[in-house]
Amino acid sequence: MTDLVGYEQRDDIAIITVDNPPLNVLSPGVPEGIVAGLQRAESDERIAAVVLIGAGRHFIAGADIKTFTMPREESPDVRGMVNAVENSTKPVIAAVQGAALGGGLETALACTFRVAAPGASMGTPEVNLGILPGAGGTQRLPRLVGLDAALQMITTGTPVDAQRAAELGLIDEIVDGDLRDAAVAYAAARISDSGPLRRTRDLDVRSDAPAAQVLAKARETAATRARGRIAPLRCIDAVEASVTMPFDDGMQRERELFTELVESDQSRALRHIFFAERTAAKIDDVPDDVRPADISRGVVIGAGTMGGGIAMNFANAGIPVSVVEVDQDSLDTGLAKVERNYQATVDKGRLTPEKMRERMDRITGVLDYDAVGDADVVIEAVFEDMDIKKDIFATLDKTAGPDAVLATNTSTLDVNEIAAATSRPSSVLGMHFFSPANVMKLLEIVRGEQTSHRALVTAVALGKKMRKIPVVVGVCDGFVGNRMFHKYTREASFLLEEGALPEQVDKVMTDFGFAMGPFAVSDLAGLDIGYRIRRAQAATRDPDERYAAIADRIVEMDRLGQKSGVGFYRYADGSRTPIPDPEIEELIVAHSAEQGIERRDISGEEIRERLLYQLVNEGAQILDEGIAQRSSDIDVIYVYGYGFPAHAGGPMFHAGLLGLDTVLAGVRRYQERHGDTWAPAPLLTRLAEQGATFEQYERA
Ligand code: T1G
Repeated sequence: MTDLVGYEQRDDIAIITVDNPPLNVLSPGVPEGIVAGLQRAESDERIAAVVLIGAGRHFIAGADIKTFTMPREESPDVRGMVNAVENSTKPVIAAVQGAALGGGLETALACTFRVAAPGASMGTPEVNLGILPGAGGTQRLPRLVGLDAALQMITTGTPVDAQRAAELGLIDEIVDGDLRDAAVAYAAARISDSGPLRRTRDLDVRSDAPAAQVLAKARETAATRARGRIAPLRCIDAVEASVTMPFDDGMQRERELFTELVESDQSRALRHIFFAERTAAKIDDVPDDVRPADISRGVVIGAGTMGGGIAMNFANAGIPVSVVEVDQDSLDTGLAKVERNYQATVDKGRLTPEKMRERMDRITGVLDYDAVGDADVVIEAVFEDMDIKKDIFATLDKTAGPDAVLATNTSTLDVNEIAAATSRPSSVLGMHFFSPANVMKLLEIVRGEQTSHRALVTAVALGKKMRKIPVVVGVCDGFVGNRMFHKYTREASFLLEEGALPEQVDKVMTDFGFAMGPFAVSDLAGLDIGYRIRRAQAATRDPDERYAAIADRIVEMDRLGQKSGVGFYRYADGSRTPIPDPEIEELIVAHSAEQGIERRDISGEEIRERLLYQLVNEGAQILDEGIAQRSSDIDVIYVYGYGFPAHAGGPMFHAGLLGLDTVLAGVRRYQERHGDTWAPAPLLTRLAEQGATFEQYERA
């Protein structure tokens, strides 16, 4: 046996245990260990059946993603192992607890029988990594659960729980109590079964409607959802083979499609984001023994849109929270909005009324700071005004417990200056949520000059508990996300001056895979927010620096975006669909004339390059200044906070695919034409000239 796979015998039952913590993924040594266990059971005539189980909390969470870049001859043979399971001449029972995902589920599919503990979660998340089930899942799952359910699971990657798995026939029984004992008992009961062993590969694929019809519908749905991703459609091609080809030919088809996808840039990008998301929570210079404080009670200052959303995050994480407001009306308005948000989720069937009640009961509205004394963390989320925030932090300094973490949700103001309003700047940091705060997964944790390691790890732990993706960033104007977004939207305005229109620019970026283009996003966020920031910055802006005032003109026409029904676009009553507005085109054309700019046709390629290169160039500057710990953090921020397509990997990863020399050449080309808004970031220049990547820079 290998270190990662155990073998024991109970009477005439062999038990093969995968023990590769924390998730029993199929790392090198695991498939080999399972095969060795099967061979041992096969050759031992005292053995009548085999139980396959995972040690710890999970069955098997999939193939080891880290092995995908290994040379094929060195990477673990998951398919071979799965076929060995199916070819066993003795019944093999999969005993599933926790996660049975990807190659883990495929291993279970090849078993003769499957039993599961109530909390099991079974799925084929490969599509989220830009691939498809590559160890027989596209051929065996349809044979067990039917064509429609298999397509649903494989094209969405959404797992099913034990109850649903039993309904689908994915498992044979939900067992209570000790899983190992229950599985051995189940195996013992099956030994007496007469007739040939049931093999999944021999089953027919059932379908309530004609297969061609089901496949066509699946393709239609996938095409609308894919937004440029290729894997969901390839998944359908592979599953189609389960109804059009003999099993072994279907397996061959699956292999071809898997190989195409696993070598694709889209899959590399999605795997990059998978690991980047998990690395983002790590803080390089904080020792591992620094433990987060327990968070059992929270306080939010301000019941506005952000404050209400943040309070919901506490309640959703099971943490009681008090929301402080200055007057009853503001408090009532804020809490009513929270209740409406929860009700909307209940109405969509994504939350039970009981759970809603539980969460609302965790939120208490108050009009004073009395609750602050008992809070482990306080998050201030009031209007973006430095004096108001300083007053609040001075009060928190007097009222909060000595160990409390004091956080500000500011998106623009200087966290160090806010911290200086207290006698304990080491307890102060930024927790920058994105709107709507109860929905958006990204959380920028802004580290002040004096923020303590303990406050930092506590904020990261709280972010995780709120099911957010926390990323630690330094203090500067706009932190990481907004600082880069400012350059991105500024360049978008320059493109309008030179000849483009909002709908043209937005289409290029949605075709690239963004959820929305820069002008539709600005309308959603509200044009007045950007306007106020630009007004505040006007005094310090370099008068020689190029400035496009189109957005200011639009705001001064009381066009604030979706909230006023008009912005860069027009919106029909109650609709969020942007409608191009001739009035805006007129304004833009007139503005160009005023500026003496001769409008020209601008290609989609130029639009995409200029917007992406501005992100990369500013990202490189941010990395060089140490405001971001690593380039993959910037990618996570853009994918989870700004709708950057995950299948492009984020701006920094995407630049790596393009080649930093190509990006630098583009930046220099635009600098020649447009001046110093295109000054190349020194780090970009250095790395491009060295032929290096951002990852290599970090590893150096
Ligand atoms: N391979 C390698 N490392 C993995 C991994 C995997 N499949 N899954 C997780 N990790 C690492 C992760 O990076 C982290 O490392 C640690 O494990 C804990 O993970 C043939 C080809 C199961 C829901 O897509 O979705 O099978 O940061 O923090 O929050 O068809 O992990 O500690 O160094 O995420 O409890 C299919 C991916 C693979 C599942 C648990 N499987 N994993 O969440 O832990 S493709 C997946 C998850 C495949 C076959 C194909 C989640 C989880 P570190 P974690 P968690």
